[in-house]
Amino acid sequence: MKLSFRWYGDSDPVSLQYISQIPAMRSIVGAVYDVKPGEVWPEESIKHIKDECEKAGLIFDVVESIPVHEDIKLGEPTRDKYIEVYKENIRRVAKYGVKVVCYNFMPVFDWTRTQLDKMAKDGSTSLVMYMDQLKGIDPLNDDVSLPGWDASYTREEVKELFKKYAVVGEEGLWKNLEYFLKEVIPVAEECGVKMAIHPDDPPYPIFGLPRIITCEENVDRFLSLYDSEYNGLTFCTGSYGCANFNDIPRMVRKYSAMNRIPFMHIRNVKNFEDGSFEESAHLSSCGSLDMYEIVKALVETGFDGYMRPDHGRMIWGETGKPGYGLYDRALGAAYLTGIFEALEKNK
Ligand code: DNO
Repeated sequence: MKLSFRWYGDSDPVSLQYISQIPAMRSIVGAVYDVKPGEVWPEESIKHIKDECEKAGLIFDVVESIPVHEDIKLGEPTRDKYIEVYKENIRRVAKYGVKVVCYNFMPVFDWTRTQLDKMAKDGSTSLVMYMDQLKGIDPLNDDVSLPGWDASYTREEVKELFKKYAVVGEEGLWKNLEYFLKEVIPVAEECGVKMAIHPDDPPYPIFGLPRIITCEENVDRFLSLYDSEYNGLTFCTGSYGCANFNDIPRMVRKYSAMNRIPFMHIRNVKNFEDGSFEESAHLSSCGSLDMYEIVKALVETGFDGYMRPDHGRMIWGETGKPGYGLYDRALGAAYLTGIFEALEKNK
């Protein structure tokens, strides 16, 4: 297992030096943030991340994410132009040592939560999704902006996109994803870069927008669209795991044994009857997922991909990017590497 940590670049309040002080830390998960989806990443920007990481004794070898332009997901006539840009970005990051590229195929919005700073009894805060808060939201008529949403769309643009996706539907989205993979994976293979799709978070349709990377059946379908270890998964335990229909240790075991998980995101969630969930500390007993069983599935299948402790709570008075503080993610890293060590020694 290669331990990694997400870093948001020079403006990230968490410094590379602090990240490097986490025991066993190896790799940085980064991206170029000042370029719009569908544009080519300047080589200087990629090289800058690599150089900064090296100064801190870290390796920049995972990208999260190269965003997929909406026209590709919609299958618009302009998609080929954006797919060419995508291929060029894969070549460019490969040139600077990147081995895994994480991306997602979620229409319009990335992850969805209803609150980013829900305070627990102990004073820590975390991201939550409460179904009763979600019910009150109508993205077509209210001027809402949920956390994580692309704020660059106007309400009119969002309306247009919703209309287009209503026509595309789930099957259309599958077709457009297949088209994308058939173009992009051969380039990834040539460059030695593993493409790793992030699940839809949460893994079900939101506001009627189709979502397809959601459950075991659909992951099977996804992997069979292009049968190559370069067409893989970012297996995010929290995204799949906030839906009770997903058996996380079982899925991890299956896809890791198939060698289709280049990148693990490990975090815990506490699930409620009505589908609501709270992001919890990583420890198994703090949430609904069994971290021991998840890591066991990885160790027993010989997992040698990248793993990052995903989202932490905000603790000890830290402020910063919700989910991406230093302290709780570092606790997660220490806890998870502990489970890995115990299981590996027992093997
Ligand atoms: C949230 C992240 C996602 C993820 C993208 C990958 O914290 O897990 O935003 O980076 O969906 O493309």
